[in-house]
Formats: sequence, structure tokens, C-alpha cells
Amino acid sequence: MAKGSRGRIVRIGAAQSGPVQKSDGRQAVVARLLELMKQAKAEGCDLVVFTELALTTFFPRYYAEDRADMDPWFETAMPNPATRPLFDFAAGNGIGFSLGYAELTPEGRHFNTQILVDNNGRIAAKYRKVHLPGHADYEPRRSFQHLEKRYFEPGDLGFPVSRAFGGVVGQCICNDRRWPETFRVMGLKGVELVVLGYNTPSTNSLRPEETAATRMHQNHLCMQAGAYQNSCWVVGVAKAGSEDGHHLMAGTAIVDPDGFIVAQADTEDDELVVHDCDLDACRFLKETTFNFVAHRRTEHYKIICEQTGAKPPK
Ligand code: ING
Repeated sequence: MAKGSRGRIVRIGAAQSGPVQKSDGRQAVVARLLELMKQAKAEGCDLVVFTELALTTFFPRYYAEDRADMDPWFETAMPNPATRPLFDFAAGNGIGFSLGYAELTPEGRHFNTQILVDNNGRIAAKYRKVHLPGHADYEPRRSFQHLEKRYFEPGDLGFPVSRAFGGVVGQCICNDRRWPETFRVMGLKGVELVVLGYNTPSTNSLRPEETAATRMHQNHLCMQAGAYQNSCWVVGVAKAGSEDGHHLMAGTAIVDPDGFIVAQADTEDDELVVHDCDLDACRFLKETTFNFVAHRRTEHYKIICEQTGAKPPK
């Protein structure tokens, strides 16, 4: 992180992943991630952001009667022999990273997890995906399955933020970005940088006529809104391309606190998108338009926490 007249600059590398096939082993995938990390180091990055479930194919697209059949897709320790090269490179080269993976805890709990590793190669923060999209049981009406509710528990860590890379950093994962509560909770903790990964199908299993352009629009809209309404940087990193014939959208993007996409991926493959993010650029809107303490009226917001579903008037 460079400190100076230009503010608190964090050079971020958004490391988009191309497709990961069922047959791709952890070592081969980590080698790809390490290549991106080396490129990020060569370009002077302070932090590399990897995608959701970066170590495996997006396995929640497959149905398994016995959930335990999916355990081989999970990591039982982190770091572990397969991922140790990432941590070693981080420590040896003073570069941090955020990594998404499927977590199986010693107690046997399953989470869709993202960790933040500092430039000493130590885990500084952990997030477990709160908003699990899709469904828990096989749904034949769908053109493809999305079984995150079958294989993961909702996250139990809330939306933590921590001081890292010279600022206040938070994480979320994929579907979380579609819920304004995600960014607002972190905004209320003073977040200046939210990093997230996503594995987002390019088509809607229930609405075949929905276009890829619509999906990409909504992908970026969520992140741009979250960034602007909480005056923070948002870095969204895709796993993209065709996995086992199922296409995932690209669109990896870095969004500034005014909600502008300042850098984005051009391909649907492994690609590093680099941008100097000045954390001091968060200050103006936090002190004016989104000065929460001056403008928010919490006495009128209680329904947001007390009511889950919508209840239209009679
Ligand atoms: N994927 C998708 C996402 O939220 C989705 C699921 C796509 C939900 C489009 C709603 C609309 O980007 C994951 N992994 O959450």
C-alpha cells in the first residue's frame, strides 16, 4: 500500500478464473492461481482477489442424493498442501490475497467461504456466504440445478470487516452482492473496500428468454449500487466460461466509490485486472451524501430486520 499525497493507494489485482472442469485437480488449479499471483506481483499489486469456489468446478450444479458424496469438493484445512504455494508466495513476496473455497469444518459443517490473507501469508479474516441462492432439492422444472442450499449452511459469521491493506476491508460472496443489506451492514462498519467472487450462470434456469446482457447488467448494477450507496470500492471477480457445458458469465470488475466501473475483464478466461484504488476516495460521500449519522432515520427501518418476506396491503 503506497501512502502519500495521492492518498491511501492499494493496487488491486482482480484475478478472474476461466472455467475449472470436474477433472481438474487442486494442484492444477492452484498452479493457475499462482500464475495470476505472480503476474500481480510483477505489476506491483498489494492484494489479489480470487473468485468464489476458486479451487473447484461449481459443483452445486450437480445433484447428489447423499450430501456426503460432495465432500471431496470441500477443504478440511486451510492452508493445506494444495493451497500452501499461494500462502508461501504471499509471505515471500509481500502480497495478500482473498480466496473462495468450500469449507468443511472439523465439526462437519459445510460453508461457502472466502478468506483474506495478509501480505505475511496469514489469514486475517474469514467470511461464510450468508445468502445461499437456489434450492435444496432436485427441481426437474429447471434447465439446470443450483443446489447451494443443499450443500452449504448459511454463513454464521455475519459480515465482518477488518483493518487491512491500510484501510477497512470486508468480503462477501456472489449472491450476497444482490442484497443491499450485505453492503449496508459493512457500510455501517466503515468499510472502504469490499472484495467478492462470483460463479454466475449466464442463463436463468427458470426464464430461458432472459438474455446474457440482462444477467451482466444486473451483475454490475448490484456492485455499482453497493459501492456508491456505501461509498466504498467493490471488486467482483468471476469464475467464467464453460464448465462441463454450463456457461458462467465473466464481467470481473473494479468499481469505485462513485459507482463507476473503472476496470473490467475482457475475456472469459484467467485474466488479471489491475487498478490503483485510493481508499481516501471513499471519504467525500461518507462525509456528505452518505453521512449515515446525519441522514439515516433508523426509527423507520425496523421492518427490515423484523420481517423476512413481503406483506402487501389487503
Ligand atoms: N450464483 C448466482 C448469483 O447470485 C443467481 C445465482 C444468478 C441468483 C442470477 C439470482 C440471479 O450470482 C451464485 N453462486 O450465487
